[in-house]
Amino acid sequence: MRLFIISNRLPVNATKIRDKLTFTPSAGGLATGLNSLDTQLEKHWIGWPGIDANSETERQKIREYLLPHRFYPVFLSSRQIKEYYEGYSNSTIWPLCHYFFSYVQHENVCWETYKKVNELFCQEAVRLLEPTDIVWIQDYQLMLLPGMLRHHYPHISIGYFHHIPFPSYELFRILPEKMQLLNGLLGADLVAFHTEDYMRYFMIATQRISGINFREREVQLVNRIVHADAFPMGINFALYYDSPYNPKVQHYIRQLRQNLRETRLILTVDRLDYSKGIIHRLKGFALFLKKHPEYHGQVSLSMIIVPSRSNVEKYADLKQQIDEMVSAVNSEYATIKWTPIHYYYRNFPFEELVALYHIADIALVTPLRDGMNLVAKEYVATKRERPGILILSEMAGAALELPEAIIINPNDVNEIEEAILKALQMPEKEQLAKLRRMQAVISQQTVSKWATDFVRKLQDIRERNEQLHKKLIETQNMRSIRKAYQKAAQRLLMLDYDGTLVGFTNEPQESVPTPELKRLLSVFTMDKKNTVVICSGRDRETLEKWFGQFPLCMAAEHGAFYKEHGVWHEKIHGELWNDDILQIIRQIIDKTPGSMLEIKRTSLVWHYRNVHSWLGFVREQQLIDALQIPCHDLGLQIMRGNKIVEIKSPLCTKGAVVKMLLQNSRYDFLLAIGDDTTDEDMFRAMPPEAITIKIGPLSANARYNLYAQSQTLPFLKGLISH
Ligand code: GDG
Repeated sequence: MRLFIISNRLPVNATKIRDKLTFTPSAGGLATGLNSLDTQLEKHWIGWPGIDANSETERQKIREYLLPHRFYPVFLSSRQIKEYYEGYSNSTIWPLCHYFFSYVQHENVCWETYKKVNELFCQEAVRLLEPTDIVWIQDYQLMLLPGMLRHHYPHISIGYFHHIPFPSYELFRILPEKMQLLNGLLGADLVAFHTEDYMRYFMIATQRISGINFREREVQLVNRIVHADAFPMGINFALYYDSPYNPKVQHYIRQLRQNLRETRLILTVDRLDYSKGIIHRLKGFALFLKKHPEYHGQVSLSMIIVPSRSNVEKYADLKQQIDEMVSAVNSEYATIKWTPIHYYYRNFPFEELVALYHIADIALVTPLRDGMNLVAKEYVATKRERPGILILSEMAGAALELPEAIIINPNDVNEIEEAILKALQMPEKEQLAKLRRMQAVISQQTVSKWATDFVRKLQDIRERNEQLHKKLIETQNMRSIRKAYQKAAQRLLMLDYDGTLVGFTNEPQESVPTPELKRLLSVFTMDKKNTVVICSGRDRETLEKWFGQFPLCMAAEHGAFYKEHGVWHEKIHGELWNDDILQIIRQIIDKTPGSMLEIKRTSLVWHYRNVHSWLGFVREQQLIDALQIPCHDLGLQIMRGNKIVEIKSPLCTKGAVVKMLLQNSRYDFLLAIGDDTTDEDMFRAMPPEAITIKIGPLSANARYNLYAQSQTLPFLKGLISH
């Protein structure tokens, strides 16, 4: 089995120095994590190689270098990088997902290129993929790709991981392309995030924008399950924990100790990004220096900023702001012997970075928003038997796993100042105890576990989707069902009505039987071997009006009334509900425009098909909560159906109808077909050899599945065709 990772960048970076191509591995956590994945999977990687290679010879050279590593480049022009990467990805999606609403830029040309580049990734994937492969797409630059790939491979296993926050619906709805982006993500079988919060925001956005309701973490779309989940990404713990024993690291540690002498060190490490809260942090440190002159000369801030996205306007502005603030603080407080802020705008080698982590007394990690933040975890991991304090923003995904840190609100400059003071005064014993507790967590939740958990979940969903696929009625199993039907001498056909024999309409009274359905029913009922039963929640008057002319049986109101040989029988007498219940439903209707009440003899139904899916979802729960006690007192059952809530007697079920029919007759072909909750009773009551068919989302109780109501009549016709 092969695993294809698809990310914006490959784990190696091509650069050209004096016309010579060189390749440097990127030391990112993702590459490490994926390398430690289960070796049974053959790993392949598709991504941009980091260079605008415009000649075919150069592209060929890059391809040849990458091929033995199973890396496949997607070449992008500088214009595409500008519009797709710097443009739509980093000037539209990134600020939006990090709640920088006023930074969101929107240009149509960038969106067009974003789509185009996602297509280029798709083309490369289609060139390489086989239907049995597993695909794992990484991050917000490729949100359309799952949907595009799904179009080519209806059954391939696709996972997507969103490394940055997913914003609340109120923010996400602003994007003109919100629907396309969500539909893109829904092409995946597994859509995952660092935290439960991001996952929930995604599910709510899907519900409100696309009208697709996740129940728990899952939704079934046409013929497959989509699962949303949270997998907090970790680090390669052993790499950091063991690093202080690395001779190169020890060399840097000695050097740092000499240079620092008695000065205590506060460390910050970030990519240049406005989401990282660098300005607020500098303000917090400046305030600390202002309020605590006793620490002057004793504490320094080392600020490592890794250059990033410098072609994006907001990043260039931020760089200038940082330069100015650092120089203002240093000019105000520096002495001949002491510089308050050491500022580095470059990438540090790994060994030097971990030496800094190991030595630093405090790590100040204060993003305004951060999907996870790995720096916080790396700092904690490197503290092998050495004290240190992590000050961590509550806005970083990592804060959930590291509650022993000093957690602060990064928008509050005073809190940053107070946290620095608190950290400087914290006893060493307390520091070590907190570090140990945090290390216990991050040594378990490693990057390798993150990757393994994700792929395992994806495989699990793949298996369930395969099961689902086996249940779909297609040519193969249709042939055997038809054979069984045609061979049989006495058949029972139990047919649900709404959502099964006819589709849903806005008004329930408009769902009248179509001429095609009537023709088909005449054919089935004329055959003496057939007992045809319309088994519905509809009232008997309606069923009589629509089907009275056919020689068939009818169960109305879920079996409260039953017609056979032309005579109706009452199984339940009188009204079961009372005015209190009616009142509760009416109150909900007043607050829910578009919803309506259906009053039947033995049951009441609240319909909300014409209500916005989100409001319907909220009101449904409110109604069910309000009905609990009165229905319990009357011994009534509250049933959640497809855009309805029904209050009925627990004795009237379609299952009871099936049992009654099976009691006295011997059928050699049994069929039950339905789409809703009440039909599950019918499926359960049937013996295992019966042909039970669920329309729409898969049912554990039915043997087969048809994914849409429009397939029912063709299926029934298929039974009698030769
Ligand atoms: C995105 C999300 C999420 C930094 N400076 C140097 C250096 N680094 C390394 C760190 C760390 C990585 O870069 C930064 O990772 P973060 O997680 O902190 O932040 P983003 O780059 O914004 O990453 C983020 C992440 O994706 C994973 O899902 O956590 O929320 O925004 O590993 O060590 N490495 C070296 N020299 C440096 O100077 N060698």
